[in-house]
Amino acid sequence: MTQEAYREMWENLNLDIAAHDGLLGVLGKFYGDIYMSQQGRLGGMEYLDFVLSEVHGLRIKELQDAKAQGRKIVGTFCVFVPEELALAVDAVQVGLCAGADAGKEAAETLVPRNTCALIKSFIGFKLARLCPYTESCDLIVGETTCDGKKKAYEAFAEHAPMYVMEVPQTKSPAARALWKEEMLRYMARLEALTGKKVTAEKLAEAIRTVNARRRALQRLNRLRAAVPAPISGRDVLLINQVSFYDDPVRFTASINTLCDQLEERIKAGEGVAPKDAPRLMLSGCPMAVPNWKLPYVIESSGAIIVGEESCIGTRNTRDLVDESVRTLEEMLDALADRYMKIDCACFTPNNERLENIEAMATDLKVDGVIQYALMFCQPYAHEGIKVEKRLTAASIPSMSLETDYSMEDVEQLKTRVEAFLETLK
Ligand code: BJ8
Repeated sequence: MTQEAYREMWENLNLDIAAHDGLLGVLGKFYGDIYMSQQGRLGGMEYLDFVLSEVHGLRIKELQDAKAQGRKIVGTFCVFVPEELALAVDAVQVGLCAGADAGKEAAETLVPRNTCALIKSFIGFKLARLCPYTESCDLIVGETTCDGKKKAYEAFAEHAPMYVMEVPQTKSPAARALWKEEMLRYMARLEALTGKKVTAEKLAEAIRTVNARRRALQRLNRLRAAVPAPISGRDVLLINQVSFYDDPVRFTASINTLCDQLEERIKAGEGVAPKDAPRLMLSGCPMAVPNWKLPYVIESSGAIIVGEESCIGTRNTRDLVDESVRTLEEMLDALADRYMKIDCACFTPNNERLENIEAMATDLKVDGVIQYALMFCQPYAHEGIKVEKRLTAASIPSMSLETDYSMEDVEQLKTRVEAFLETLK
């Protein structure tokens, strides 16, 4: 399909065409500098390059085609929203988290200035009419996680078809019961939206589909831990980002093909960085596409990222849904149990996260951990203090960085990362 044909599609979605052209231009240049300049990338990454080059083209066309066939599009911002339920009513789920500065001034008319960049970005993309995913959605599902998101959804609901799930703030039995109720309430909303019933058969199939994607990403995470690292952290971050909007079955097959190539590379003892390159793990806020700033700074300073403790990383792939159960009721319980394992910083207390971070850093044999928080993100900034103490007690060096989506602090970040790497020698 030609750019011209896409243009008609974008016009039909009421995008601001001139601003959208500008965005795609910047994104293309950014991608070229950060991704295409890498040496020794695997052939399997061509699929990811293609998907990203068509991020506002072919994939949006697929969503429009799905809509024409009567399927509904559901947009989400958080890994708490169970994709399995959307798939069970034959809807398509896409992640709407945004990782670029866009429409910031407009966003600041709806939310306070001291709101994190991720929230401002999804609001900005909507108000500036730049996101064909948001404009394709029949339903956008928010969740009561951090205060910033909760309150932003109230304002966002004036501009988009919103539905909000109540995510509990503790892991008590009462919280688990509340979450199960919320899942049932959401399931009824999806059934009303699509006119389709969630059956045991459909839900079992959806659970298998999403688990298969998680397993492929788990396999990728195991392979990337090899020494020397066979794939860059930047590429794995991109893969995780794409997992939120690509077709799940196609994506899983592509990642498994890439993993086959990684196995070959590991067998040959080849890597994308020298054996002795410092191995780092990132921990903290999610990095939504196209937020590649910090990984680029880190890896262009000579280190290699071997793990992301984040929702666009292992928090989203670590736990599977039990596939051994048979009835619809048992499946809903299995889903509730799996989602309640998510160790988001919005929970209190949230000691599992500390345990998971230490275990992950130890398993990956990292030389250090970089904690990443978006400016004005209270939950992750608070937990950062505890994480640092925990890592220090385990003799794992760490540093904390706070940033946003602007490019103004790139040099400053580089200086701090290089200083940290010096301490690891
Ligand atoms: S389960 S991490 S995806 S809520 S950066 S908006 S926390 S102020 S993104 Fe998240 Fe779900 Fe939790 Fe994961 Fe608020 Fe912080 Fe902004 Fe954040």
